[in-house]
Amino acid sequence: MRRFRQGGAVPHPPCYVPWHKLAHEEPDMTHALIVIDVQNDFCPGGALAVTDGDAIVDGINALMGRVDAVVLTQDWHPAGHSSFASSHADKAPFEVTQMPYGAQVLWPDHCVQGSNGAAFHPRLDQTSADMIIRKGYNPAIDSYSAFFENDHKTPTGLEGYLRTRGITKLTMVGLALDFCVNFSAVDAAKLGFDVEVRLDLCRAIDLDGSLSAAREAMTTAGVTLR
Ligand code: VGL
Ligand code: ZN
Repeated sequence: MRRFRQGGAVPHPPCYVPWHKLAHEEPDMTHALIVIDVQNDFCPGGALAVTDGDAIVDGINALMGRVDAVVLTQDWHPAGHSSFASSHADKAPFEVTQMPYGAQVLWPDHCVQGSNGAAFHPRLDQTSADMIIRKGYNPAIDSYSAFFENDHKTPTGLEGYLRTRGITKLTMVGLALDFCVNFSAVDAAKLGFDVEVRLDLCRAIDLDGSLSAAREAMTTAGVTLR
């Protein structure tokens, strides 16, 4: 539709809204890049290494200058965390156990607070980060999602941070696609953010079909996989 005809009055849209207000109805999205857990322990040589986990770092850095805000998340467990197989008698890494909040995969010890494994990959551009949010510090609950711990109730505070900055659109990247990226993207979509996951800037663990389940969960939640 042409907005202005030559001569005569400016036509009204079907429901009358002054033209000067229509401009403000254009989607005015403030866009954040959420970089999930690009830490040494999830990269080759780390305690819970994701294949080619380090191959995404340069592409992530390149995206940082193209958004309004950059958030880094950091998996940050106390020693003896309940998500570690070593904290459970007779359990091996990658076995599943029942926690009060539901099923939980047990992991090798990883991302222990203050350790080199918990540090960001040395090439990840930390100087461009507006916000670094840590998760998984509660000894009794794991936290895959950047928004809620694995009880799906305890908030991390990230939602409030994003909303108070007026951020509505999120691009998510990082490690691992089928765990922390997946849970973060699904929660964000449920909270009403416009969410896209850049598959080329993620890598997966792929444990017992977790990757295809994650793709399904994200798609069902309305996340755009790009
Ligand atoms: C993650 C397993 C355990 C992740 C964190 O970042 O995807 N996965 N802790
Ligand atoms: Zn963890």
